[in-house]
Order: sequence, then structure tokens, then C-alpha cells
Amino acid sequence: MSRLSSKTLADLPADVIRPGYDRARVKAGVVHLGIGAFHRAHQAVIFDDALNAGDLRWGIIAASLRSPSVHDQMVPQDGLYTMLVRDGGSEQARVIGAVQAVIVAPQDPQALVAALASPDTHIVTLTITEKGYKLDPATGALIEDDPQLAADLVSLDTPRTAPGYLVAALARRRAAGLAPFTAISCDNLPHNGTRLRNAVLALAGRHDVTLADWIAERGAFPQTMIDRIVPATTPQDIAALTARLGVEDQAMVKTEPFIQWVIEDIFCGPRPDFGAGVQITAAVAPWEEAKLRLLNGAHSGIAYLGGLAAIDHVHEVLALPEARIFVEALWDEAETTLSPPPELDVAAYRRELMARFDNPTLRHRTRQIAMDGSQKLPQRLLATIAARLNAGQGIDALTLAVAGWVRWQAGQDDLGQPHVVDDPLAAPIAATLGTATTTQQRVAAILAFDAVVPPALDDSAQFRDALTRWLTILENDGARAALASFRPD
Ligand code: CS2
Repeated sequence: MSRLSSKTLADLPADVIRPGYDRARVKAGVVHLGIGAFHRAHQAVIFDDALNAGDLRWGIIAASLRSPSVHDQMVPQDGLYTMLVRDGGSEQARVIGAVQAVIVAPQDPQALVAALASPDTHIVTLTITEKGYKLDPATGALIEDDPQLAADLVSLDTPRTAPGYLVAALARRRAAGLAPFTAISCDNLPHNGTRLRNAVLALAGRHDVTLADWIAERGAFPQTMIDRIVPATTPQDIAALTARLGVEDQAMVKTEPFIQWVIEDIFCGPRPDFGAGVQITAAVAPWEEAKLRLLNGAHSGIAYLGGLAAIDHVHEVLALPEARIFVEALWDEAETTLSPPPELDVAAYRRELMARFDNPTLRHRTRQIAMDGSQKLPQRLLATIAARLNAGQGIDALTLAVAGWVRWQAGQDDLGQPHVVDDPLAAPIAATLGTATTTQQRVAAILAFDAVVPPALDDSAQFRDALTRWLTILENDGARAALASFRPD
């Protein structure tokens, strides 16, 4: 079976949308770190839109910081891949041409530094996940005992971390008399731009204080809110698309129609004339908080409780009426903690979110969302709980979601089926919970786990009691029973 490529592009069925520009004339104005499915279905599409609109500065050199598999998926395809947009019964296929080259950074670190230092590069985007910033989630300080970061602290000749690559390239840009690039974190973290800036400045400062000053003064690290549901591609998805296209596409992505990117208006260099899907604004935080606490907070609750109930996909969890009641109650609780931007109609946003979660053709796996809970819970659920407690309000639904996460750490679902707890802190959390023999002790152990639980919650009797109550039900009767017994205030 031949692969999708520049050569086979012309043979695709007529209803497949293809790049409407001459790829040979495109310059690489963007370097992306962390080329997973999310980048391919989100930022790459936005830059592809700019190319289609005739501004040929915005091709992408994309790097994988870890796995070489993306190279094998994309390079034989000349960087081309299909984005399938699925909405209930309809499915639209569009070939994205924005990715010009793929670098596997551990295999060729200098190629990535060179791309970042190129005069053509104006924007660097990052999807390196919460753990890629090498910052302690609780203190915000560099995690100096991380082996890769420790190596970058000693020398940046061969960088190993995302902050390391950026600092090495910014040093080279300064030496060459070039301006810095605008570095845009596209990870789902509060104040993601500030975090990236802090990581870069802290690392730069350890090598050369004048470099750190130059970056602080001349560089830009906008905050962003990014939103699009992008479930992991399955072998079945690839097989179905091959049948449709007549060629194989190993780099395809599947996603929903919805796309949103809110970017803080502080670029330090050129940017495309962004079209639909992108908002440039002075204040990103209210958007980000609403998205993290409503969309992602509900997602995590659905993932753990659904996963414990052995339900594979988000839309199948929401087929249970009691799960919908729980999600609405979680949103009722979260909503009072928000200061939404004036343009955001929260009631309409909630209705739209529920419709997005209900999309039956996306097949978004609960296990995918359950990953890396220790990195996600603070901003999705725990900060919301702290805000509710501060205001003297109830926290029942939010706490049920947290109890689901605690129960998930046991490594088996309610049917006794084992799962891997895929989380950078899985081992220390397991060790903490392993010393406890009762539900009360497990709750006490989790509350004392400062890398995840903020100090404000450590000694809240209300949170401790609610968590103990829900964890008891989950441990004794399971997630279906917990949801069935849930009563909104
Ligand atoms: C999800 C997100 O996997 C997860 O943790 O909650 O990836 C979610 O799909 C996106 O943030 C949607 O924009």
C-alpha cells in the first residue's frame, strides 16, 4: 500500500481538502516542540490556514523531544497528514501541508538548535505536556534533580529539555544579532506563558545572567488558552482512512469541529494575520480558568469515574443519566469560582461542552484523559475546591472527582481489571498510599502529598470528610454506585 505523500496527493478522492498553496515556496517561520496529535490538529491547522490565505512565512519545523515514531509516520509522507473532523454522522478530511520537516531531537539535537536559531523562525510553539517544563508544580522552581535538566544545568552544548533547547538557541540568536522568537506554550496549564518564561529565564540565568536579562527584556512568552478535543488515533482509524483515501496515512489525526486558541497580545516579532479560531487578547487568564475548571475538570471526573466503572469512552459515560447529573453539579460548583470574560456566556458554553463530550464518533478514551493526573488535578479540581471552601461553599461533586483519582491509583477498576497508572508521580503516590491500611489513612496520606495537594486543602476538615465519604463508597461499592448515590445540592 503506498503512503500519502506529495506524489500521491493528486490521486486522493475529490472531496478531500488539500493545501491550496505551493509547498515548495513556504518558509519555516514556526518551530514546534512536541509534535503529537494535538499539535497536528490544532496549531498546525491554524498555520495551514495562514498559508492557505497566501502568507507563506508560516511553515513548521516540528520536533519530537522523545519518541522517534513521529519521524517514521511523517517523513515518508513529506510531512503531509490528514485531519479528520468528526461530528456525529459527518466526517470531513483535510490534508494539512504546514509541516515541512520533522526532527527527532535526541537523535539530532543540533538540527533543532539550528532551526530555532534560524532568522526565518519567528514563533516557537510548544506542546510538551505539563511535565515538560521541569518546574515543580507546587513551588514553581526548576526540578534540579531531574536528570535531563541536571545535564542542561551543567552544559547546553547538547540540550535535553525544552527549556534547554530554547536557551541554547536564544544564546545563538543573541550572538548572531537576531531578535528572540515569540515562544508560545500551548499546554493546558494555568499561566503557561509565565511558566515557560520562568523555566527559560531560570535556566538561562544559571549559564549567563546577561543572556537571561536579554531574554527578559526582548523575548515574549504569551499566555494562551488552547482548546480542541483530539483523541489518540487508533489502528482502526488508520485502516478506515486508508480504505477511504486509497493510500495509507500513518500520521492522521481525528478531532472535533470546535477549535479555539486565545493568545495574549505580546508578540515580540512577526505573526500571521490569524483568522477564525484565534483570539488575540490582553487577558487570557479568565478564558484559561473557565476552560480548565469547566472542560478539563469535568473531563478528569468523567475519566476516573468512567474508567473505574470500566467504561471506555467519554460519550458512553455520559450516556448514564447519573453521570450527566454529576457533571452539571460539578459545573455548578466550578462556575461560582470563575470571573469569566464578558464575551463568554457560561450557560451556553456549558451546553456546548456537553454536546462536544456527547460526540459519539470521536471515541475519546477515558484512559487517555486519566493519564498524568498528578499534573492535572491542581488546576482542574483542587484550586476550584480551595476557592469554594474559601467562600464557605459546598464541594461535593468536585470532591467525588478527586476521590475517583485517588481510587484510580489502586491500579484496578471496579471489575478487578488492572490498569497502569500512567503518571510521572505514580511511584511516590503508590508508596504513600501503600503505607495506609484504612480509607481514613489513605485520605490522610493523599492530603499530606504536597506535590499535588495545595497547603490550603491539607487541613480542611470539610474536604477531608467529603473525600473520606466518597472514597469509602468507591472502595466498597464502585463508581457506578457512587454516581447513583450522588445528589446535587
Ligand atoms: C483532556 C484534554 O486528556 C486530557 O486531559 O482533558 O486533553 C482535553 O481534551 C483538551 O484540553 C481539550 O482542549
